[in-house]
Amino acid sequence: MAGLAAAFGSGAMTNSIDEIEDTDLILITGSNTSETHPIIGRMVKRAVERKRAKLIVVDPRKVVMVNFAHVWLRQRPGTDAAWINGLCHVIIKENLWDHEFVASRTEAFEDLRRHIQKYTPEYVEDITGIAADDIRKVARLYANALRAMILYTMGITQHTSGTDNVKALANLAMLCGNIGKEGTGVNPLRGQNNVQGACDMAALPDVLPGHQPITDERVLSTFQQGWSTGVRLSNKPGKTMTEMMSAAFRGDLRALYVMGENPRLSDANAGHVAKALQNLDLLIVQDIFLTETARLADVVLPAASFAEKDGTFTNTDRRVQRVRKGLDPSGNALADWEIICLLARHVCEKIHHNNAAATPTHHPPAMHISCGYWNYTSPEEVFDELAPLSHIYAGISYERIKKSGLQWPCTGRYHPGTPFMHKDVFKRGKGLFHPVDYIPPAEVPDEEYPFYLSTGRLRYHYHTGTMTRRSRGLDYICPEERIQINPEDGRRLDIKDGDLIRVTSRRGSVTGRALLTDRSAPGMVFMTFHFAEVPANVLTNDALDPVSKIPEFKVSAVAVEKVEEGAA
Ligand SMILES: Nc1nc2c(c(=O)[nH]1)N[C@H]1C(S)=C(S)[C@@H](COP(=O)(O)OP(=O)(O)OC[C@H]3O[C@@H](n4cnc5c(=O)[nH]c(N)nc54)[C@H](O)[C@@H]3O)O[C@H]1N2
Ligand SMILES: Nc1nc2c(c(=O)[nH]1)N[C@H]1C(S)=C(S)[C@@H](COP(=O)(O)OP(=O)(O)OC[C@H]3O[C@@H](n4cnc5c(=O)[nH]c(N)nc54)[C@H](O)[C@@H]3O)O[C@H]1N2
Ligand SMILES: [Mo]
Repeated sequence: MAGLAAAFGSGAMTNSIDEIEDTDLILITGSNTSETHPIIGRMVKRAVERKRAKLIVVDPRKVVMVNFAHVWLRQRPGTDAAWINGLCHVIIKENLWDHEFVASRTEAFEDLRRHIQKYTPEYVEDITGIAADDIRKVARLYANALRAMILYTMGITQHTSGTDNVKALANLAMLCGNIGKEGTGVNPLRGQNNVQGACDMAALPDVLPGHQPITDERVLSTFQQGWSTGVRLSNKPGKTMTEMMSAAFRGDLRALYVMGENPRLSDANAGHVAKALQNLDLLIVQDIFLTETARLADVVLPAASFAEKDGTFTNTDRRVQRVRKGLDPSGNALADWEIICLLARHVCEKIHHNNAAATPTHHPPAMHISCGYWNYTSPEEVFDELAPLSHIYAGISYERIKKSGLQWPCTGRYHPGTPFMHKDVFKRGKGLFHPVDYIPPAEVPDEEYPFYLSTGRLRYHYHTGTMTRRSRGLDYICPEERIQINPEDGRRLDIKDGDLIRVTSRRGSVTGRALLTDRSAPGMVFMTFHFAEVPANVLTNDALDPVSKIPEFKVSAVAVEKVEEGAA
């Protein structure tokens, strides 16, 4: 996300989902599209089967989409910058790049050309395990396609080199003029429902709504006036979630308010996370269910689910859509915005009360807040206040999205929305090539921990399972974790399908049943983080990407052994 932000100015799909069915080539990497974005996955399959688009999949696991691919490259985990640089190397060497686009729309091409000289297909083969000739083949296919779309997800970003990987993809797209046109682009398929909207509305530590930096005084003063709370906004970037956990662990962070997350299971190095959460003076959890994290909380605030509230969701192609309440919330649950407003009013009144009671020798009141500020009566009122301040939403209103959504940037009342971005210019003017180097993952297999551990998702469950494991149908189809290992490794370690195995990393150990499958390459284990009984994040490495602060969920080193039944 932050990588694309650096390259193009925002962390969203540059193009639209619809365009997948009208392009000439689709390059998917680090996305198990048919399981994690099944609707988009279907569109990719249709593009290949009915519209004759070429499909290239680059993934260390034999995911379903591999069956539809013209070429599948199986790289070693965590080596993406190398093969992407390798493609750029071949494209420049064989003069297949888009001279017109590079000259008119980009900067620093010479830096890239110089930088990728050493990434010959043979050098790349050594690092990635992908045959040199396959690198050449894919480079030619991508460069010669009239229009090519890149789709990527967490296999690219959940690395200590995640930001660099995204920059490398952006270099590749710009080199071939595959940006700013229909059916092209660098497209992160966003994960959670409305994660795009949450980011747009600044649920991030360093921006205000509309991805505007809080360090910009002009931006700050616009919001200060717009929000008329009388409070001076801080211009100091906050901490990311992963940084908060280490601060809590150290004791530098005393209170945490968790809304719609289950970090006790979803954060890397879960043993460390549990200690961090227990170390807090105050933990508040606001969720629709009593999660593993909520069980550690001092206060649990029951929230209404998506079906029980009004509002908007912004999907992965920047489309702002209406959500309408279908049911009344159960019990005492309230919509998240109502809980926040109630809490804010209480805190505000408390501050006034304390200030009034304080003797004159005390410090003067720090704030002159009007508690009435939080008397919103509907999410529409909140939206109408935010939209004009956040520019990219300025032209959107509930009235305009009554029937169907609008894609941001939508900057005025008559603006039709933006299906694809960067048509004539990039946000910063010209697109800047950011040469990057291959940097190995923070932890790679060795004698003691000889396997790669890769973690991710299955079609039938969602993250920590708080929601999907309560569904009887899904639980019937997929009742338990099956740790995926290659049959070759199974034979070597005398592990059969369904056997109990123990997986151990430097951080912890879990026990679960094995599934022998060639989806996992030899020497590689795959686990989900859907099952609290086999918590994969006890094992994962909390080494972070220096820019995005995303942990290296996709690569850690583990040992695998068979466990006798009953001995676990
Ligand atoms: N059913 C279901 N769907 C979901 C979710 C869910 O929990 N369940 N979660 C949603 C969310 S929030 C997200 S973020 C998305 C995630 O969507 P994905 O990123 O598609 O999901 P993952 O299972 O994490 O798969 C990552 C992919 O990267 C590959 N990979 C692993 N290591 C590497 C590597 O080193 N390089 C590359 N290039 N690829 C690698 C994996 O083999 C896999 O194909 O899914 C969303 N959709
Ligand atoms: N090992 C490993 N770990 C990973 C990943 C990986 O690939 N591998 N992927 C990472 C990624 S990409 C993600 S996105 C995270 C996901 O991690 P989390 O977000 O912690 O996981 P979820 O289980 O989706 O938790 C969401 C919670 O929100 C609650 N909820 C749902 N709707 C609402 C609502 O309207 N209001 C409120 N207040 N709560 C609600 C649900 O009940 C649930 O408890 O996991 C990360 N962790
Ligand atoms: Mo995600």
